[in-house]
Amino acid sequence: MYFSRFLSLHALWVTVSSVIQHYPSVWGHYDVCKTQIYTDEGKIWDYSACQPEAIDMMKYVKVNLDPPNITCGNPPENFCGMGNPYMCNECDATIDELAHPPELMFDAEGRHPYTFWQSTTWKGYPKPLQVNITLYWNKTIELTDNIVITFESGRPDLMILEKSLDYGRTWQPYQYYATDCLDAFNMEPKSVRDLTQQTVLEIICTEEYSTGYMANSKILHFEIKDRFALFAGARLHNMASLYGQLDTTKNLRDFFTITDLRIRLLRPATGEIYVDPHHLTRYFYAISDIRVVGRCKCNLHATGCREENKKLLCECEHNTTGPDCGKCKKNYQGRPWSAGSYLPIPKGTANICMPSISSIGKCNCNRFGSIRDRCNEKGMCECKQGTTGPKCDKCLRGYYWHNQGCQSNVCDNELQICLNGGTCEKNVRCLCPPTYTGVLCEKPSCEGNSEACNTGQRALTLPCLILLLPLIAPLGLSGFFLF
Ligand SMILES: *[C@@H]1O[C@H](CO)[C@@H](O)[C@H](O)[C@H]1NC(C)=O
Ligand SMILES: *[C@@H]1O[C@H](CO)[C@@H](O)[C@H](O)[C@H]1NC(C)=O
Ligand SMILES: *[C@@H]1O[C@H](CO)[C@@H](O)[C@H](O)[C@H]1NC(C)=O
Ligand SMILES: *[C@@H]1O[C@H](CO)[C@@H](O)[C@H](O)[C@H]1NC(C)=O
Ligand SMILES: [Ca+2]
Repeated sequence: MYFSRFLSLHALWVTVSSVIQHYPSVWGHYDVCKTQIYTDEGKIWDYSACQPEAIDMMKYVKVNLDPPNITCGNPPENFCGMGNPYMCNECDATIDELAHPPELMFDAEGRHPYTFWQSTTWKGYPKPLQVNITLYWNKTIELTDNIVITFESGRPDLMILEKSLDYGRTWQPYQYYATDCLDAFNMEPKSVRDLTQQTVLEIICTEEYSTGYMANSKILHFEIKDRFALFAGARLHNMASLYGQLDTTKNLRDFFTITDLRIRLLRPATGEIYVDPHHLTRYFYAISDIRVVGRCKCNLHATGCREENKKLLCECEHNTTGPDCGKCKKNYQGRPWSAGSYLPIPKGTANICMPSISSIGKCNCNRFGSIRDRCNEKGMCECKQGTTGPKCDKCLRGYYWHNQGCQSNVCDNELQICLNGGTCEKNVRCLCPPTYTGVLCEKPSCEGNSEACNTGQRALTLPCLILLLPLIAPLGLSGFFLF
């Protein structure tokens, strides 16, 4: 029954996916951002979220060992098998076949015998034999699959997996590993299977990967998929549900996000409760393979992540930029940056960066000086007559700013000069001497100076008459001429 439900969900998913294929344009901004998924119909594009493909992150890793001289072989030394202390071998850094440098943890495995890194033996007992293996990418990564570490020595009695989200400045434990959690870390032993949706972020100590030295138990996991399964179902068939959670829960997103990993080897496998001080050559660490699978974190703003000088870089879309597409490009800061969403359209959004105030879009054009408060497609405010400047808040020559924009000057010192000794007040009016009036003091005053009005040039008195016309009209045109 469970299986048939799975099948029908799967069928639905495939159907949805193929419908999408036929209507890519309605997916708007997701056009550029699509993820390849595998269905019964083969490999197809899925437009729902915008993220690069998951890849083998060990191709891009850099590694640092602390203490630096912890690798065996300098000087050469013997090490012996855990089960049989008389089955011994030599580690010699100067001889290729006998050397065990750190890069052998990342070479393509699958050959036999395995190639592996190996530490010095526990010569310094009872001083602890401790090693930090720090893996760093200088890039934010989202884990998509279990971290798997394969030991060629016994799996360590004590180990902490740590992670950093800030390029190694601060570290948090990811998981504790011990043969006895209570004794070693004062933590109740737990398994990832004890976790629930509510406790998924809990940092646990597990005893599953520390017991003994057996042929089939070389491997140690940090379980990503089991944690995903709490949301996406046992077969991870309902990734939409997981993505829904990731969309809304930053802590959950951050949980699966790293920039660095640190494997803290605190005590090698001893195989028994007491360390045998006569056979210290049996105690060491050896790791043949570390597997880290994940994708570049591009904040759902890129489908591509390219390698440049051995470094990973998101190929940012949506006018975003930065190593993780974590900010808006210059001139595209019209609204605050925001990560894209996992949810498909119409519920989700790509959250593309909008053109800035000063370029195109929600433009800061002066609302009185410009025709519209938005820029045109060239990123310019369109100014009303008499207005100028990038935001249309300045006046052209011959205009002055008045409450609601630029008005043409009534007077100034260039084109509209106040006459007859008048002075221009703020381009708005001419202050005329008492004997003159008019906008530019161009005419003698009729009232204050009746003589000038009567005896002045006809041309200038005529406007006085026209103003009086409505009053004198009833007197008749003859009267007008008599006057
Ligand atoms: C390993 O790293 C931790 C911090 O993550 C530090 O406290 C510890 O001293 C380091 N151990 C060694 C052996 O470098
Ligand atoms: C590593 O070097 C330190 C000093 O730099 C030294 O004290 C220590 O003994 C060396 N360890 C080994 C295993 O050679
Ligand atoms: C890390 O990446 C940034 C850019 O993403 C670069 O500027 C910096 O030099 C890199 N650091 C190292 C150590 O590679
Ligand atoms: C900005 O984004 C839009 C939509 O994704 C795209 O068409 C345009 O080319 C981008 N502009 C730049 C400068 O990247
Ligand atoms: Ca290897």
